[in-house]
Amino acid sequence: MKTYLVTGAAGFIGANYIKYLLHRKYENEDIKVIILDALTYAGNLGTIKDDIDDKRCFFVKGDIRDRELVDRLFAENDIDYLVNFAAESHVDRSIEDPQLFLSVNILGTQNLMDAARRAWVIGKDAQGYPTWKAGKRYHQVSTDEVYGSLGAEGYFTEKTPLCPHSPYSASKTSADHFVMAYRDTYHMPVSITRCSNNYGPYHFPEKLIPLIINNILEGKKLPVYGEGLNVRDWLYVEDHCKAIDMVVREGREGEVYNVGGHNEMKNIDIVKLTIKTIHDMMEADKSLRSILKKQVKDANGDIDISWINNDLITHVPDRLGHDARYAIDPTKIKDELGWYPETKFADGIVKTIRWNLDNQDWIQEVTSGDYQKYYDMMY
Ligand code: NAD
Ligand code: TDX
Repeated sequence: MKTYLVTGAAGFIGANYIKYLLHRKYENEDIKVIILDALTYAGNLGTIKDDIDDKRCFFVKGDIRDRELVDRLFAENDIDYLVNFAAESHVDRSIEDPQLFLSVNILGTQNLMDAARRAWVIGKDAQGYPTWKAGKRYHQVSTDEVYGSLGAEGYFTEKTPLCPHSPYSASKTSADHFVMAYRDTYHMPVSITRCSNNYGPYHFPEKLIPLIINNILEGKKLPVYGEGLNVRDWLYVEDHCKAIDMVVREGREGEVYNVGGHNEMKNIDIVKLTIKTIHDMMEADKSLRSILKKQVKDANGDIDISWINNDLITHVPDRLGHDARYAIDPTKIKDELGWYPETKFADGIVKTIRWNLDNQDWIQEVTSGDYQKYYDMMY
């Protein structure tokens, strides 16, 4: 039996990861999954409602910076894998409140690693380095943003120097440095994955793709920062979860693995493609149109969708320090572990839109309250 402590699993990627563990990959295996999540604005119990009904899964509300709590989780459970998703994750919010990002993303990571150290160290070797219980792993979920920004050519490899620009990426970079410092100083069994932009189910609608989908359904304008020429490398979230699972179980200790989809697109093209895909889906299946907030009848008496076009796009002031281009070279994880991005973007975006159409209750829940204040402040 393997016991996982998964932090931040009421958020977007962490929730998809535990669903992958519990319902797809190890459906009938004897695993135990403990979720630790503070349920910030980005964490939602509704997202993992069915998962925590599973008798192999346990939810604990709490902060990764809480030393006593994390020590208690280690004392009460023989944790094998600590997979840390918990973070403040939105670049725009980090520009508003950098200190929160420093506190959660850096001190939180260090607190988790120290608790693991207290629980997993069993002695000392001849040189004075700690020795560790066998089979343990601390895994840090990191981002391509730690590498900074690329010009028109080239890719981030694991050897690319770290050069973050936003307060968010600076905090994630610092956390990565701490992980590697613990590897070198204490010989701690660690690994890191650095992934490109994810999209898919349960994506919080402050991020580009779910924001665009939600705004179209609400009949609102679609804000594109600057000219929309910045490039991101989009990966379907389940492919990311699969990569993390492979690295945690089979990846070499002390290593970094880049994870990316070789799916680079300009923001403006992502937005246009999302508009066209929603339009085409509603053209093919008229019943989907009832979800639209804007209900005007066309000449045939059907709900009009002619307004779902590129005129919805509005260019708004650019993000400060906006990184121009991210692009991942995933050769290492492909060669060592056989991972590759299975989901083509054309399929992934349809699945994502379909999920948003089918889960309007979830969208309503996460966009009520504070989200509206944030949205009004931003746009
Ligand atoms: P998210 O914002 O959707 O979820 C973050 C989760 O962490 C939430 O459930 C929140 O409640 C929880 N959390 C926040 N602060 C906490 C604290 N102090 N203690 C305990 N829990 C806390 O984020 P996401 O998009 O799912 O990203 C997950 C991880 O993956 C992050 O570390 C992020 O840096 C990294 N990442 C994200 C992407 C992406 O495209 N979203 C890409 C690469 C890497
Ligand atoms: O309204 C918008 N308009 C717009 O043009 C928003 C929200 C974003 N953008 C642009 C900014 C980026 O170039 O779209 C691109 C994607 O923006 P986000 O969805 O905010 O993602 P990004 O800043 O690229 O960061 C994401 O990927 C890396 C995640 O939020 C991070 O957690 C992850 O590490």
